[in-house]
Amino acid sequence: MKKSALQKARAAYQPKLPIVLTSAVKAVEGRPTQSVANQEEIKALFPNTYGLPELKFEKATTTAPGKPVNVGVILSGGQAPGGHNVISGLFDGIKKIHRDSRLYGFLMGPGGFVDHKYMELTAPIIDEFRNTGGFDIIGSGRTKLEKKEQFDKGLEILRELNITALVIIGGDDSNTNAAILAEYYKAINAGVQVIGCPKTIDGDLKNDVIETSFGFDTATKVYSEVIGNIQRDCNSAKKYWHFIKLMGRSASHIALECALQTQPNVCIISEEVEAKNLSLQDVVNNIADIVAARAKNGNNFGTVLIPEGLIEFIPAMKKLIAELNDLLAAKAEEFAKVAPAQQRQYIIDHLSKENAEVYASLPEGVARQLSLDRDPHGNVQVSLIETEKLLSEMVGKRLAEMRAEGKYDGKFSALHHFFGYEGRCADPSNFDADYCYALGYNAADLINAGVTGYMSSVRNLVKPSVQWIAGGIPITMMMNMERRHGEMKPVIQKALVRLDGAPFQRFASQRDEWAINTCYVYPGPIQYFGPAEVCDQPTLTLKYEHEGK
Ligand code: FBP
Repeated sequence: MKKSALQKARAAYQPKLPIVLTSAVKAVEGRPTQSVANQEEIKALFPNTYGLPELKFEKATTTAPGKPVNVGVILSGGQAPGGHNVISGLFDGIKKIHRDSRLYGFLMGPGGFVDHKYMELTAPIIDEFRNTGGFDIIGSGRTKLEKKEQFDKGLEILRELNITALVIIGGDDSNTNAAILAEYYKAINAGVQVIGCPKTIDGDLKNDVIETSFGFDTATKVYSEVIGNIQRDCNSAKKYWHFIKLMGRSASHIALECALQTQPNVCIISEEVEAKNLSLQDVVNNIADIVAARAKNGNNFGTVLIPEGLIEFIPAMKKLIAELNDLLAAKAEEFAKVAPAQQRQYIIDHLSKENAEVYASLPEGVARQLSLDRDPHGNVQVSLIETEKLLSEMVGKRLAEMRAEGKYDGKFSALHHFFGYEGRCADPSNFDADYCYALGYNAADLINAGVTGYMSSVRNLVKPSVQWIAGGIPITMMMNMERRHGEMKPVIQKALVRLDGAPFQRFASQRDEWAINTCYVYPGPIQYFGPAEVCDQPTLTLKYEHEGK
């Protein structure tokens, strides 16, 4: 296959491992752990894997010769830059344990594990994918791995291939399922270890012990580059307001990081909208006020960053979506028979009065998008809802009212963008290339240590990669009980933007100035070769979180 010049140069990049992982390691046990909440319930659900100690790797002085190990790997959920490096790190790690170790990739996500679709990942295949973006080495999928039958079916192929360890690379839901699988295999004495790796561009799989999920760094740098380019265009022509929606299903970490990097005129943070109990109209009015204030200074241009999940955080919309989810689940068959032109009225007739009013007030397109199919985890597919158009349309209407009241005298011309898929498969930044390789290599050491139900953990990430700390965190430690599909289930707690956290506080202290004055920053493209301050900087989110500790 033809390769670009950069692809060829990147293939030769050797990710920098934490120094501790460059030699043989011993696992040092910390104190027994507890789940973040609902300790008794989680303990009862995970009798074999609850309360395990945190593990930290240290250099070993003596080592026993390693035995060959066969390992399976699954990529689960949305793509995130660096997945190939997790796999190449894992490959190199198990080969270091013993040269006869073998790695098998299950194809197209957890579905490949259940359906026995796999391929052996050999050195020439791995070499093709080192330091590249995407998940195309084995593909990914969103099949939920949660039923005993799936676990038993998967075990058949593990036995056939003599696989004794499975690495699941995924987000909070996939790692929750990794913990359930680890518990099940332990309970039935299957002799299979399960190790998780923290993946998602959304940045919402993090906590006191997992500093960030991989892919967040690269994806936010790609989006920030393009936002910066738009801002430069916008400041040159001075005639458009750009409404830019950014991926990140639920939490606003991506929007916040991009705002810190580019200093737009407006950035909405969903968690703040919810905390302040704002309505959609409140959000619109705030933007319109900023447009009007800038127009007074002759600036009829600007940028607005909108997190993908905004709609679900507006309290009235949240209530509506919850009722819609139940309604569409309960009346799925009946609803499928309703003619498209009648669907809106059908929904209005079946909702409670309060929610029916909110639903009826929505523009046709948004109402329709809210009634579309859910993903396999039961989530509204927020990436399909065109919030950027909804907001600009409503801001336009509000400005017309303000003009009539003599409060606005400017020009408002809006353009729309959605950045999501553009960043999910980008070649990993040096940070993600190193972090992912270390996560995979470290997973091999966890396998060698004989543990199960752990997440690969690499910490101290604001320091140069050689100083990173490696080890393992029991997944049950990150869990609490939450209502899912009407039942209480153990799940990894999702990390939302903390309004008392350092990244949000930094943003909040500067946004009024960014709104009125034009303070754009232009981050430019990701750099792979050059000085460390240009090539190896972590995200500002990570930096400020560390400073705030
Ligand atoms: P994960 O949580 O699986 O990492 O996926 C994240 C994400 O990119 C979200 O930001 C986005 O809402 C969603 O996936 C889009 O899903 P799909 O890839 O199925 O279109």
